[in-house]
Amino acid sequence: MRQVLVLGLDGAGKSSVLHYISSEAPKDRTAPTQGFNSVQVCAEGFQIDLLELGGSQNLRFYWNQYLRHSHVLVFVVDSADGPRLPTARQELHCLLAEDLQLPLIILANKQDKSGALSVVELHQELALDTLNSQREFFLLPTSATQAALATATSIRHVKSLLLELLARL
Ligand SMILES: Nc1nc2c(ncn2[C@@H]2O[C@H](COP(=O)(O)OP(=O)(O)O)[C@@H](O)[C@H]2O)c(=O)[nH]1
Ligand SMILES: [Mg+2]
Repeated sequence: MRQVLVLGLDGAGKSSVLHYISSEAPKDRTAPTQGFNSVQVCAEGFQIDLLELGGSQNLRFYWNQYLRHSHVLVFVVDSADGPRLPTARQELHCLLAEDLQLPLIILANKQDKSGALSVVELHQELALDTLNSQREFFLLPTSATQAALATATSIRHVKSLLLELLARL
């Protein structure tokens, strides 16, 4: 079993990403995640367990514990929420200070929204040039919507990348 930890500010799209990784059916409205949300995906001979922790602020205490059991870290950002980008940057860098090794996938989510920052802009806003050069890291533009499944910002790309990274283990 491979574990993927999915973090990011509330409302960034974590639950939606999990949903479209496990199913291409339209997603119902879901309440904000309280505590945990997890989905399992079986693929290419192994099981992937994706775990979302809700409300990263008060659950930060648990990060360490979950990081230790994870193989990949996914950090979801709402690319259209400019005012909260500094908070997202802070959370991300705090998190990365806890773990220096895990492969990191940052999702520049909500690319379908007008005013969404591009991956180039987010690279700068999130200060990704300061990341530890040893860490394997990917920045993907995504839209966690059904309409985007067949487009360049599809969640399918996230799933393929995860499979590729996890198959090496
Ligand atoms: N337009 C658009 N809305 C999104 C996208 N991803 C998530 N949402 C919406 O943003 C809201 C919060 O999403 P959710 O997955 O619950 O975020 P979480 O709190 O990080 O789990 C919901 O209304 C989602 O439908 C996206 O890529 N594009
Ligand atoms: Mg959620």
